[in-house]
Parts: sequence; C-alpha cells; structure tokens
Amino acid sequence: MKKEERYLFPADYMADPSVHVFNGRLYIYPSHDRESGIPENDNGDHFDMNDYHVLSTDDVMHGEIVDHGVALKVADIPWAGRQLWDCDIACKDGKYYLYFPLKDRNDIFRMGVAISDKPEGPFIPQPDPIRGSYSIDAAVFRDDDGSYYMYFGGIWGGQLQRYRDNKAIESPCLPADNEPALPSRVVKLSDNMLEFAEEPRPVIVLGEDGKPLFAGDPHRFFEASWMHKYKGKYYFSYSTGDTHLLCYAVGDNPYGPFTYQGVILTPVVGWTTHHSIAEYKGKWYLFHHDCVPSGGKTWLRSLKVVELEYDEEGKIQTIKGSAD
Ligand code: FUB
Repeated sequence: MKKEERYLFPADYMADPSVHVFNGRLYIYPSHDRESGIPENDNGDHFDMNDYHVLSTDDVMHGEIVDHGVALKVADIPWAGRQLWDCDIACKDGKYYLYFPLKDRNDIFRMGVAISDKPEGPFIPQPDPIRGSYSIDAAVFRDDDGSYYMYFGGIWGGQLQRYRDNKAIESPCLPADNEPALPSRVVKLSDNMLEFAEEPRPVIVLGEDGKPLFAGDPHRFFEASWMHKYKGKYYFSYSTGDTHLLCYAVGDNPYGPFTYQGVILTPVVGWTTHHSIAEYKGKWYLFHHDCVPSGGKTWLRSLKVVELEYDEEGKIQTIKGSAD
C-alpha cells in the first residue's frame, strides 16, 4: 500500500526543505525555485534562486501551510554573487540564525549567516561570509548538551571537489571510483553562532567491511547532509546525487564515523533529491521534493512530506520515490 504523502505548497516551486520545530510550531526553510531561463548543466547554473520564503504549520499532513513571505534576498546580502541554495536554521538564546550557501563575486560558494528575532524572519545578513567556509548545503544540528554543529558540502556544482583538508586545490578533481569518496564536512559552531569554532572535519561513512565508501559506490555522499538523533544514536542522512537516492548511516557521536545502513527514499521524478527529517507531535516525517507538478522540469521542484517509520532496531523503512 502506498504511504500517504502531501505536496506541501502547490502555489509555488520550492525545494530542499530544512525543517525545525520552534515554540510548538513546525517551520520549513526551503530553497525558492524559479524560472530563470538559464539552460540546465552539470554545474547547476539553472538553480538560480534569489530569495527565501519561510513556511509554517501546526498540522503537517492536513493543516494550512502559512507562507511568511520573503525572509532574505540576494539583493540584501553585501557579498552576494548569485545562487541561494539550500539553507538551514538554528535557534539560540531567543535569536534565530539562518545559514545559507551563496556564490560570492568570484563565483565561489561560501556560507553566510543572517539573524532574526523571529523564526520566520526577516533575517539581517552579516556583512561577510563565515571565515573558512566553502561549498553548499548547510544543515545545523543542536546536540543535547547545547553544542551546535554544521554539516555541509556537495560535489559537482556544489564545488566540494575544489578542496582537500579545507584548502582550495589548484586542480579540482573527484577521486577515482576505487578511492574513498569525498566526504561531507562537520564543524562545531562558535558560542556566538557566527563562526566555525574549529577546522571542519570529514564525515566518514563506513561500509559493511568497515572501510569508507568508495567514490564509485552508488550509495556514496553527494550533497544534502542532514543530522537527527533517534534513541540516542546519530543518524547522518544525505543525497547520492547522480544515483538519485537518499541514504543514511548511523554513529555514536556527531562527528562519526557513521556506518552505512540503507536507502531512505528511492528516486523521485527530477534530478535532485534532498530532504530533512523531523519529529512533530509524536510522529517522524521525511520532508523532500520532486518535479511531478512541473512535469519533470528539474529546476522547478515541489515540496513533499511523508511519514517516516523505524523498525524495532531503529532501521528506517525505505520509502518509494515518485520515479520508482
Ligand atoms: O537547490 C539547489 C541545490 O540542488 C541544493 O543545494 C542541492 O542539494 C540540490 O537539491
């Protein structure tokens, strides 16, 4: 039997939903897709988004989804070049920090921060990107001890292949298929939430043989990091990009290593697959997107939600995507 699912916001094209619960209400921080006319390419130039809206609800499967309007736009970010991609948020001491990847004027992705007193914004951007930041897809996780960690990175258009050991390299390249895959990164945030508190570290995903997944493995990391905790374990989930899966791996602490567990979502209609996982009112949900409503236009994506279930051992039950 097909699981109940919902297109969350049919009025507009949005993608990459990062979801958090603040003050008992569920908030969605998506990318805001638009028709820019830029032709599709492997660099992702056609994902030419220039603002964010924040959505919220108190009933995930059936309630009204409120659009709080423009929360941040490229035109207001002092260091902006182009392309606002997948963002995420954290709340600390009553302030809300929105983390966003954006290309600077040299066409290099950096991570910015913008601040608000309210979860729906508007957010005021800091004058400069976070020092030492690079690549895309910020996901911020608050651990139970009050520490905040940012997971980030994405290959191909996300530019992760330009870096080794957090330094730009002269000739960007991907590892060969029989070499360890390029990992996502994790970094603790500073007390003021505006900087990295340390050097980013690699997020290692180990296979059954206890070795890091190879670059040629269809389950290796590509982009869209997410972290959630379930029954004391750390669940690192991600998109495999060109093999179009959402996968996950489990570890004992926020830095990993994480051991590969399986597929969360099989391929959806569209090219990208990107998600978040959140608990609300006692149920777990997978938020993601596909391109069914736009008739398969990969740059015009629509937000979706479906309930996520675990078995008794904490394994996530695989959900069928719209292309499966
Ligand atoms: O939305 C632009 C990019 O597409 C995201 O940053 C990636 O994760 C992919 O979903």
